[in-house]
Amino acid sequence: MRILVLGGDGYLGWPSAMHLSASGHEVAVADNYLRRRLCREEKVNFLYEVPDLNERAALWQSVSGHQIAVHIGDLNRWDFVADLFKKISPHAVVHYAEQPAAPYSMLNRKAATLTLRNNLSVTANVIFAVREFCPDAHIVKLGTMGEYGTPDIDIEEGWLEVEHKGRQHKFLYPRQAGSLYHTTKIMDTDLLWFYVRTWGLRVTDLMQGPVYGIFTDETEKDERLLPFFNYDEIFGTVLNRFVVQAVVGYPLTVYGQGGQTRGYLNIKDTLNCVRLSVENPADSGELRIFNQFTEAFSINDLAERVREAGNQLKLNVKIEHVENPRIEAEEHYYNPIHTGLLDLGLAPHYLSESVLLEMMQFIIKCKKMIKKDQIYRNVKWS
Ligand code: USQ
Repeated sequence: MRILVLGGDGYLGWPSAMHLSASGHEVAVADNYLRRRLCREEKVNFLYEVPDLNERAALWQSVSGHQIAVHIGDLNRWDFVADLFKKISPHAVVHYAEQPAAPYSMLNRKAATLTLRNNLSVTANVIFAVREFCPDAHIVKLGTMGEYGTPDIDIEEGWLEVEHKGRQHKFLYPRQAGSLYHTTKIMDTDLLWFYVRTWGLRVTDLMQGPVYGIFTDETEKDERLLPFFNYDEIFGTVLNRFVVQAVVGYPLTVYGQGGQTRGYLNIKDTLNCVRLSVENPADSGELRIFNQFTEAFSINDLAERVREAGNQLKLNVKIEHVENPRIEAEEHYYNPIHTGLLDLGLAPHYLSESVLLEMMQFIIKCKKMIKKDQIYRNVKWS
């Protein structure tokens, strides 16, 4: 299949592009390096240097023999989007091209409006481009488990059958996000659902939980193919942060009581979920929703697992309950259904001690690059 990966420079975009390419698909990536720019502006560093997309694509070709076409440009700009879709005429579009950090979206008005404008306008451009240039293409959109929030009932896979005054109807599962970033993902889903109903688009919306990990099958060929890796408070996800904190001797920053429970997945499973979705497209006129995670943990569970793994390496890991900068439930019910991707054939990579040890051993080699002052900045939701 011809696959266009939007946001192909990102933590998940680049590994997804390599994985789809290694699976025999013809892959093109587009990106405007927004994430790199925002990291520079917020003065946060990646754990290690990462080559630009053209360099990565050349490297990938030299180790795999497969080509990934690179298009640098801003997907907010219709002329760039129109040229891209006309040129490639993709069978599937994987849409990662969003500002992905909840804390960034809560920093200030400028960051909030950038998140709103970028995320919604890119999604709208993708919809219009598919309609105009490749109406049969399948849009695989990265959503987030955070769209659902933490309701006191089971979370279904996207939809809820409601019985009201003796009648029944199926609706999108109620959504109530915990940050502006997560709210833009709800708005994306609403936009997609509107155009699925109106124009008969085919769409898969992947409600993904926080991802952890560095290595994928494709990065084994050369370390310079690794995705960029954030451990700072704004762009780093919690387990990646904890592993770095363990290595550098910074007490693990459990926010508040630590009972916050989320559905997590290994980066390798993200790639498999996206590939399985692309290779088994939604029907025309269907908004298919999968809950994309493999195991649920509380923050306390994660911290404990990292402490145990760290102790194997004599790291003397400490855990600290710090003030929670976010407004979120710290003890709550959490039972989301997640069978759709397993039914498509997902074989999960669960969080084991060996996964944590492999990450720690690699991060130990980068220890000199870790800047402790980027770990906790207390970006308050209030
Ligand atoms: N947390 C801590 N200590 C930390 C960092 C985070 O206790 O040092 C807690 C947070 O309070 C939260 C949980 O860990 O309860 C998850 O936080 P996170 O920063 O790992 O994840 P989040 O901000 O929710 O966002 C991340 C990705 C986002 C994706 C989302 C999936 O950045 O792109 O959509 O995970 S989900 O969380 O399921 O909505």
